[in-house]
Amino acid sequence: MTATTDHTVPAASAGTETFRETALPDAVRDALGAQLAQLPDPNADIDRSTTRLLQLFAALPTGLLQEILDFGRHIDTPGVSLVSNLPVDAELPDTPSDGGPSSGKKTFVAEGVLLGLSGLLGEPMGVLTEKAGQLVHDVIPVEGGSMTQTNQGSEAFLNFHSDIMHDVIGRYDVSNPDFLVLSCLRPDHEGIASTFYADARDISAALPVETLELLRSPLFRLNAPGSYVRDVAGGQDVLSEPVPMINGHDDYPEIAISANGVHALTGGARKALDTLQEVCRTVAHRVELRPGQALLINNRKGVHARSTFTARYDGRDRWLQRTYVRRSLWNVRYRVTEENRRVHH
Ligand SMILES: O=C(O)CCC(=O)C(=O)O
Ligand SMILES: [Fe+2]
Repeated sequence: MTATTDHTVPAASAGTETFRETALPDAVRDALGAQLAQLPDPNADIDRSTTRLLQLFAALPTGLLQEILDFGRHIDTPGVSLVSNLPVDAELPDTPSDGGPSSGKKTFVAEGVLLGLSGLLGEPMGVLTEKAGQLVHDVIPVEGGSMTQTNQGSEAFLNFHSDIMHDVIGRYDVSNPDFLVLSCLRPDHEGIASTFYADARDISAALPVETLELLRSPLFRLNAPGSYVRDVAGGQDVLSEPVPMINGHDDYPEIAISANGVHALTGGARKALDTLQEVCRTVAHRVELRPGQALLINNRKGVHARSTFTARYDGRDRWLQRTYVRRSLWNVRYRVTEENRRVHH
C-alpha cells in the first residue's frame, strides 16, 4: 500500500480479495519508459502500435504480467487493480481546458502505458457518442459540465455507475466495455479527487436479502449516458428496457448502474436503489490516482464512482486518460461503423 492509497477493506468480504495493487520495479519502469518514449502517436496506426506495445509489455516480470492477465481472463479475480510506478512523459503540456485531446504532447508514454495495459486485457474500442469515437479518452474537468453526472464533472459526486452505452437493442449493458483502464497524467490541485470501486460480490454480501432480491428483479430502466442524452437526444432521458441491477451467478454476479439516472418501476425498487448507492460507499475501495498509476477496472464485476474536487480551468487540472476495452470485438460487430472496425455507433 502506498501513501497515496487508502482502501477500505470491507468486513463483508473477508474471504474474497477484491482489490489488488502491484508496482513495477524501478529498473523495469525505466527500461519500459525509454522504449515508450520512442513511440509515435499510437492513434496513427492503432493495430501496429498495440502490436508493438504487446512486445514491450511482454517483458514485464512474469508474476506481474500474469497478475494483469489473470485480472482480464478469470471470473474469480479482483474487479479492480492498481498498477503503480509506471513510466510517465518527461514533459507534460497543459491539461486541455476543452476536455481534450491535447495537441501539445511531444511524447506518447502515457498513451503507450494506457494502450499497453489495455492490450493485456482485450481490445480498445470507441463509440461515436463518447469522445467522438476516440480510443484514448481524456478525462478532464470541463467548466460547463462541473455539476454533471459525466466524466466532465468535478463539483458533484459522480455516483456509483458502470460505463454503459446507448444501444438500439434496448439494453445498455451488453455492448458496453468489459474493462476500463484509467491512467493518471496529472492529479487535481488539492490531490483529493478519489476514484471508488465497489465489487458486486461485496455489495451483494452487504445488502439485506430482500433488497438484493429486488435489485435482482427487472424493475429498473437505465438512462443513456449523459454524453448521449446531451449530444443526441436533446436533453431528454432515453431509457433502456426494464433490467435488474444485479444479475447472474450468486458467487460471480454482474452489476450495471447508469450514472445519469436509473428509473425504478416501483416504490420498493426506488428505495432499493438508494440502499444500493449507500452500500456501495461502505464497501468501496478508494484510490487517489497519481501520475504513474493506472487503475484496471472490470466494468461487469463492480461499479465505480468519483469524489468531488475543485477544478480551476488553468491548464493544471486533473487529467486522466481512459480506454474502453472489450475482450472480443466479435459479438459487438452489429454496432460497428464503416469508417473504423474498432469504433461503434
Ligand atoms: O474520474 C474518475 O476517477 C472516474 C471517472 C469515470 O467514471 C470514468 O472515467 O468512467
Ligand atoms: Fe465511469
